[in-house]
Amino acid sequence: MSVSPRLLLIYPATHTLGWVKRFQLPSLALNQVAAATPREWQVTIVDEVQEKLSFDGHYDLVGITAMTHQALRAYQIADRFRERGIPVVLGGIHPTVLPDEAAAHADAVVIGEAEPVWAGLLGDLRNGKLEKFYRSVPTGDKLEIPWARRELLAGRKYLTTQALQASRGCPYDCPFCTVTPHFGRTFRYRDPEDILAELRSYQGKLTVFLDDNILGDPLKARPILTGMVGMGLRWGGQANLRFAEDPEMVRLLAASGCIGIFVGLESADGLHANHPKTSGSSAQADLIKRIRDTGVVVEASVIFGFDDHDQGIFERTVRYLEKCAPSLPTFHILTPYPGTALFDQFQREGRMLHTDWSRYDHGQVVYRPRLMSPEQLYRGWVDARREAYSWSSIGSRMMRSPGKTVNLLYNILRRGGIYGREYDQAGFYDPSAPSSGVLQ
Ligand code: B12
Ligand code: SF4
Repeated sequence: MSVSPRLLLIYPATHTLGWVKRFQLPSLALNQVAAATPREWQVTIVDEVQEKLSFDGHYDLVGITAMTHQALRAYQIADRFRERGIPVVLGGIHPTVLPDEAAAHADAVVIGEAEPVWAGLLGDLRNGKLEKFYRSVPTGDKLEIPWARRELLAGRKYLTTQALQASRGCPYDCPFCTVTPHFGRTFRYRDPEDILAELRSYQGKLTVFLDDNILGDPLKARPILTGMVGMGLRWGGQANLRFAEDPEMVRLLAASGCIGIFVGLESADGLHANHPKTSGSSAQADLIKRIRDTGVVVEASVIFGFDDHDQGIFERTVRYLEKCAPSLPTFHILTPYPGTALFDQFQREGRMLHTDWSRYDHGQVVYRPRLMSPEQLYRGWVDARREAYSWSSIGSRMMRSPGKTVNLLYNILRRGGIYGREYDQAGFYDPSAPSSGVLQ
């Protein structure tokens, strides 16, 4: 190994994106791995969404990240580098929940967060003692991580490179979500002063918090938001809607420069919560209105396909969303990810259709729903999206947020994505039909 060893970090892509790639974010996962890498290493990040990956370069180590839908592509890439004798480390959500599967394609697998184990792994590599698994187990309620190395992304065309996390984990444990299996039952925040110092180092305004639930602990979120007031940032993030039960928190959110917040909604008829319940004190519609009235865009997501969802769920949800009027409704097909309680349950019940991970992306049906067929679930999802983004639905949402040009723009962009997509591939719901595949 050379004096200045070389590390290549890769974000795999499953399909090519056209002009939309200009609106993508860089991988914070890889950027945090880079930040945890001792400075004698030369680090290169390749994001397949943005650029073509070359398999020819000379590297001492390749690190690849993978969410579930990226896993097969990650394994292809790993196999090719390993054929050349270059050691590969796999990490991220999917290798964390299925480390043995990932280990078949890697010299080492990082289970959990990189920061606590990464320098040790690199040391072992240099000493010829690389182990197969490196596991980090989060504890306590404090998160101490280095600032992301944004300079490695200089010159790249992303929506913004100002992406960070204030916290990791979530206080809830929804049965369909990978977050708690990934982080364990911990919810840790960084020191507010460290976050604010990182934010002050930013030159642009547009900033994205990639927390699972940045407002999940209002007591810890409050000093961060308070410190952001007056910084001139325009930021977005995601949270559970419960925070909006406190009107003061909503005012603070807007004052801190938040321009958009992504929230998960309980399903239309309230029969099956797909997110922790907001308390009975205020209906979701009131909470959404409370946020929207401050000018913050509310993107609200619903999931179709729970066991109590019949074919009427699509129509009921669209009507319900007309009442709630989030700025941007988002629809997902329930996807039981490996590692979740839901996956284990459906597996036990013999309801998983296949484990072609490239199809595990919330836009395809990979299990047998209880009260409808996979095709009915798929088509109901398609129709609900189309209806919610018809011109009349967009118009009616706009009437409730007059003067919000940015909101209209988001709606038009989303409509373009929905109406411009190819829907008639049986592979989206039929396991015997060919899958949309992975990049070669
Ligand atoms: C930001 C984000 C995105 C961004 C990703 C942008 C980007 N370039 O990375 C966007 C918006 C594109 C996105 C899209 C999707 N996402 Co997303 N996303 C997230 C989110 C909120 C944060 C991820 C993140 O950056 N975290 C910050 C980093 C620092 O943490 P980390 O990823 O855990 O990385 C650490 C460790 O895992 C490890 N690690 C990670 N990679 C590697 C690599 C190596 C080599 C090593 C050593 C270690 C290592 O070290 C890191 C530092 O400690 C997560 C929620 C979450 N908690 O992860 C969901 C999440 C990852 N997304 C999820 C999903 C489902 C999706 C979508 C499929 C949803 C959809 N259909 O819209 C799409 C996929 C679209 C596509 N085709 O690409 C799921 C993944 C479930 C799963 N099992 O795969 C999550 C967990 C959300 C959830 N609650 O379910 N997402
Ligand atoms: S509240 Fe959201 S992030 Fe937290 S466990 Fe539930 S789905 Fe996952």
